[in-house]
Amino acid sequence: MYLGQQTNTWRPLVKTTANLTDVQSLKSTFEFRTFDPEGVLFYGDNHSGEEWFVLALNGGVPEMQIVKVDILVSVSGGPRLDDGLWHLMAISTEGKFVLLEVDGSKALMVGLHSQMVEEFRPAMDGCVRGGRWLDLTTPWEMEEEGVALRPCWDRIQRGSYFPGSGFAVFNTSALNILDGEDGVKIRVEGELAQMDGTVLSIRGGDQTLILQVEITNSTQTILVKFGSPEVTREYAVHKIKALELTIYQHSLLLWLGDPLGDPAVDSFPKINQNVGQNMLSGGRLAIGGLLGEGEDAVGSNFLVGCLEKISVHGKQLDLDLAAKDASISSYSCPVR
Ligand SMILES: [Ca+2]
Repeated sequence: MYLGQQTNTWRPLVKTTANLTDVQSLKSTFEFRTFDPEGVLFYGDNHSGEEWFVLALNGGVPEMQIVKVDILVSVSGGPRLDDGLWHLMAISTEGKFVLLEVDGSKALMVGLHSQMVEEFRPAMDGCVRGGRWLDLTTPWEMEEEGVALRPCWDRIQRGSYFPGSGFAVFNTSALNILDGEDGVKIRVEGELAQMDGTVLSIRGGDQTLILQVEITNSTQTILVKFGSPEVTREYAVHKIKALELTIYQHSLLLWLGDPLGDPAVDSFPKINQNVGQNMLSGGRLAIGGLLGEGEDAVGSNFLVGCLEKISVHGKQLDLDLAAKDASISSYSCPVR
């Protein structure tokens, strides 16, 4: 069961209900696999929703929170689980405590005298298999009707996977970019020669297209369009594994990384427009597609491929924080 496909992150993907007086064993076990350091694995509540339990990852380590009669407690700790390997998880109750075991060892325990609640963001790019939930036999049902569960890939690697049916959009104001002399540095890594479609695009607050980076697989070329009036340059994508773009107020510096040869650096001519400012005042950055004009952010020319790393100023972008199409996997790519 793949967990990363919800369209509304505050609603569960699948759910089941049970009459707790019928439950024989207060123990649930399942296997779990992810590269995503933050998100919810499992949530349960009573009928009224006044008492609930949540198991999440925060900073890669498990975190449990319980709420009972106005008391909210949270504990986190144990091993990091965001390593892309399958882990056997077991949740059970032991007296007044809830116990979490990971791969057969005690990892975490929560009771009503534990410390305060921590905040986390629920989107989780992970997989669950082989679950036994409180000995329940009631089938799981999709929270959203008409949506099919996406299967998990057999083998995964770190990265963000774009299957060609959507993109991820950030408001530049959410990226904590400071507009300084050093410019805004965006870096992507991956097997660029195997990709097809728009890697990224940027529109300014005035809706003009500032930047588009597009790969055409059939011709093995990478096209970079910058500014308005547009300056277009084309490069061979063969052997390129990393691409770095530094956007200055009036110009663009491009760096193409080839691990076997010398990296190529290309400087675009200075333009009159202040693109740096335009980008940071109400602009949007799209990963995996071309941003359309207007506020509705309709995209096109979607990317097919695995971006192993996407960073802004050296900080990895968390696609779970973007307005993202449900087809994109934020933290995992299939290995074929
Ligand atoms: Ca996440």
